[in-house]
Amino acid sequence: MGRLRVGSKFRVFAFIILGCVSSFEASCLPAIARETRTCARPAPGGIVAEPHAFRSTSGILNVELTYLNFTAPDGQEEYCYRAEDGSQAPTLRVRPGDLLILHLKNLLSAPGLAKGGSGKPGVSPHAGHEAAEMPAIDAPCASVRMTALSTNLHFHGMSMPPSCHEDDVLRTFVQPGNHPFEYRIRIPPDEAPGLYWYHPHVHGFTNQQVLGGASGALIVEGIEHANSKLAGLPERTFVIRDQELLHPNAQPATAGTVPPPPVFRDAEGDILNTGTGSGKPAKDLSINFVPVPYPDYPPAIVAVRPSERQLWRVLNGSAITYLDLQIVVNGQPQSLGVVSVDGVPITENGMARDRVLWVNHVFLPPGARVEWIFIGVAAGADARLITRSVDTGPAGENDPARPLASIVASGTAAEPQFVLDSAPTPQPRSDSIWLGNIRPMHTRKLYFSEKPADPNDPASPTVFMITVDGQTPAPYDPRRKGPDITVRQGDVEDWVIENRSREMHAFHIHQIHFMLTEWNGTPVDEPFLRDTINVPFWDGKSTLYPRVTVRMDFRSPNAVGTFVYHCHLLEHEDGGMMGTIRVLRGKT
Ligand SMILES: [Cu+2]
Repeated sequence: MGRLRVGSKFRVFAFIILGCVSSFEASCLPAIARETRTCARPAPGGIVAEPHAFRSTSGILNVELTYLNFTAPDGQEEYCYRAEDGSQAPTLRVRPGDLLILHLKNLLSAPGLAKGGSGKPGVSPHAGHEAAEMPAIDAPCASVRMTALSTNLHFHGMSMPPSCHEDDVLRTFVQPGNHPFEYRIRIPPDEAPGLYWYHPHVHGFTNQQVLGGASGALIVEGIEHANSKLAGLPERTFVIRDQELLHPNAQPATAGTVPPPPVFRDAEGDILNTGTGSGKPAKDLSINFVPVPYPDYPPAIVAVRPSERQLWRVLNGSAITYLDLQIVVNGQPQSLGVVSVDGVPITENGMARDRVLWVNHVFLPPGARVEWIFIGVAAGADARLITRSVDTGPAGENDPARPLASIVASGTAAEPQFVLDSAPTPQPRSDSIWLGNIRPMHTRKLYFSEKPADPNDPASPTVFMITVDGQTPAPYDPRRKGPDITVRQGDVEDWVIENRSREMHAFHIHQIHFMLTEWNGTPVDEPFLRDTINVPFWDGKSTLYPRVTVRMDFRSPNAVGTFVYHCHLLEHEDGGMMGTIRVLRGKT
């Protein structure tokens, strides 16, 4: 079956190439290729279109997604969620209490993967035992089959039970040949209104799929009821993804005027951080799939009406790339009115209704989201959405400053499809005690660390680990019985998370949110929740490792069950930087 598919795809490519050679038109190949691609993607410099959205009606959202991959002519290994109407990676729009029914059909095929694809297929430390232990066919709810063709969905940030058909990634694996797999999820009535997202989560293979574009936004509507300053604002959704370099052999555009920093690679083949804020990036970025490729970074176009205020919902859906977002207007940073972080309005359960935090840049680790009031730009303004450089540490990936989009104001710009309620009724104040006002009943320490697989060969693949202090460091092993951590529903704990490596890591836990309380031992007053947080890199000599302290909230009944915490740099997660936690049912 796999060979037949390889053959048929090769014939398609041969036809495309031959047809274009005979036409002698430079634009021929991309034009035809786009039509025949399974996962059609826009060209660089294009207008940033809103992702197509499906919105619930009468309390139900019913969506069918087909999951496909494709090796593009430019070598990119692309993955896409395609809806019945042909739209890709649609935004799912629901309201608290709605029923989300999602059928996922896995149509992944082997060609690109068989020849290596774009990722690191060998990163799964468990590849060896799988072939011997895997049954030919297994049930999606009790599967041990984790291969490059397996998939599932994680609903990042949502407070959903870690159960099959809901938000489990430990035993739920959908294979090609399985019937469409049904996710049947009741959105919690108290789910915070904001931006969440969905992506695959098969240990060992998540990086390749997400890097190929497998992600989409999930919006819980109603944020204007938590913050009346948003009343009537048009809204935009921006999904920023990373991907392999479109022009990996190009020299930096600054070559000739400024000597480009040398390119070094880590054991995984990624371009190492230069510490200069410039040079060749480890990955390209895209915004709603419009690529902004190295070395010229032709910005995408975000079209807006002049001076129109909007709500911008921004997701860092990158596999490994950090963002530090800023809007620069006529050379000056513009104020961004942050109203929500990681899907949760920054209102402290309604105690600080209508709060807006005005900042001039937003740091977003992979997986994190932010929603901000965009105050608009005048017609003719020179306005750009950029990401500033991020110093990821000497062992991190290079992440230089670069533009993402030009913001072009024009009276003819299309109005956004979705506009927030202009007269929202205020959301009732939550009965739940604000997490910052709860005394933790337990403190525990975890730490990120890395080592070469062969201690005598620094160039051997990196083993990535997250370890509960006191336990033996080891990469995540799906064969291991029992969780790394056990807590009881209702508990609130403080976790100190250390970084003992020379690169940044982004701590993420499924099912729950947490609150940052200390940064390197210094108390911080951060009046909002997160589900993903950066942990700074170690300088290699300090006697204390960099660390964050986060207050973990296990009060929700939806957290009962076994789920995972991990680094959201997905190459690291695939390489073993993941652990499991079991939340026992609370005492009644
Ligand atoms: Cu990491």
